[in-house]
Amino acid sequence: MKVRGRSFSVVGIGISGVSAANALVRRGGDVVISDGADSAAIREASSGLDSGVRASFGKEMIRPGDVAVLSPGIPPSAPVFAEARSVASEVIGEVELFHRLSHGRMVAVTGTDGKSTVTTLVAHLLNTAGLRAHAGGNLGNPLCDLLDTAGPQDVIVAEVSCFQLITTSSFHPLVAVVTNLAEDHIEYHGSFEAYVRAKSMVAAQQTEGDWFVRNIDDPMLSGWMTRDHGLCPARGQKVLDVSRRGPVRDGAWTDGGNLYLAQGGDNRMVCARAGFALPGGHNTENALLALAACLPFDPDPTMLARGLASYRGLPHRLEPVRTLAGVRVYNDSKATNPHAAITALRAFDERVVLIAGGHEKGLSYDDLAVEVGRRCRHVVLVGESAERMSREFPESVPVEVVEDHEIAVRRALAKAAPAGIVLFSPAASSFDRFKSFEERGDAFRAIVNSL
Ligand code: UMA
Repeated sequence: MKVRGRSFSVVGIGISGVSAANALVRRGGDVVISDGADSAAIREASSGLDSGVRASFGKEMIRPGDVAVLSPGIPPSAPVFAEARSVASEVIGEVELFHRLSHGRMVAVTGTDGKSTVTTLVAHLLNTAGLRAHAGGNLGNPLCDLLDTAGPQDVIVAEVSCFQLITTSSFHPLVAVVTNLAEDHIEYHGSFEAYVRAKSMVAAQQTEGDWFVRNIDDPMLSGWMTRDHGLCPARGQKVLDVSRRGPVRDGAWTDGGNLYLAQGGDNRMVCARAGFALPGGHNTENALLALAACLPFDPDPTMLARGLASYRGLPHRLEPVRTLAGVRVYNDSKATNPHAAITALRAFDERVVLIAGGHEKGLSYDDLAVEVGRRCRHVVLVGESAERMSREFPESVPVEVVEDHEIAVRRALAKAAPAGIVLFSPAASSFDRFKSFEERGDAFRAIVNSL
């Protein structure tokens, strides 16, 4: 993409806007960046801008005729989206910009759940297999930051959200992965159909020579890449299937005990499921998706097994913290709603001692209560939502409310002894006592490690 001598209006002074603006100005573009809000945090974010970028606060600004680069947090219904469409020469986002400015190979991972785990696992597996891979995108480090650090032979493994995909047009990853599809972000897209359409854009420009990893256990995705599929028809890509239910011809699968790669119907065992530390069926699926996404790079399966064995997962997502006097302790502070805590509870085959509670968001606990009844042997509650949870959780499971997280950890360890599981999965956000789920998870880990 030619940048020198052209003009760009970047909207949103967040991390992706700052990264896009800097990439453009460093390549000779004339760049303004603006934000609809004006706060100390936004002023602080603007301090990361190169000196050649002009910033304006308190109102979005798009110069007529410019290429508009919109941040992912701007929904299609926002007035600035319509304005960009009417006055800009073109509307793109930071992911599209990265694609146009980079020349390396890319694996793009989208879907409803598991994106970050699959993204970081693919990068970890490729690095273990001797390639140079970098993970980024919706994960938290903008792709444009990688423009100056990744070499032309390196592989970029990008987590791409539906917010980022709606501003793509020529984005074209070598390997596209859609993990699974379920209702999410309807308030942003307006409908489930629009959400799914956004996800399908990850493969919209793929063609012969590209690869698509298809989760055939997902009822919607199993129909993608067929010739007459309305939303996501085959465009000549090679399709790699993934299944937890049995063999596939090309891709990755499991029989429950072992993980296999398949090529043209020939199967090769990679490792036992037990060789991958992350618990739960959803993490088996994540491992298979990641293995399939590595296949186009022709890695040595023994290196993949080594990579699976050494992957420790992401902090605060079912993160194994420590085994203390025979009790295994997991930090799942990222579970900021009941749905995420249900997924965590389902990851274990045995009943756990659950520590939950946090900022009260007014969400229903009905489904969580059912899962607590099925999968917990004891519950310790802490924080703003503790009292309501204790009233709504089933009487069949002992529940206690305690004052703080340290007491909660001690009580839970005592109840899980001598060989049980303590799961910290709050089912509520952290803002009653912490700045973020990260700070809450760090505090939990510190307590466990201090004992
Ligand atoms: N803004 C406007 N006008 C608007 C809306 C927003 O000016 O109409 C401004 C806001 O005032 C704010 C700025 O835009 O100052 C923020 O932009 P942003 O929300 O797009 O945030 P970034 O800091 O650029 O972070 C984005 C992603 N944010 C979102 O998608 C909301 C980050 O994903 C991503 O890590 C980052 O780029 C790097 O790629 C976050 C996220 O919540 C973690 N993603 C969603 C999710 O995972 O569910 C999709």
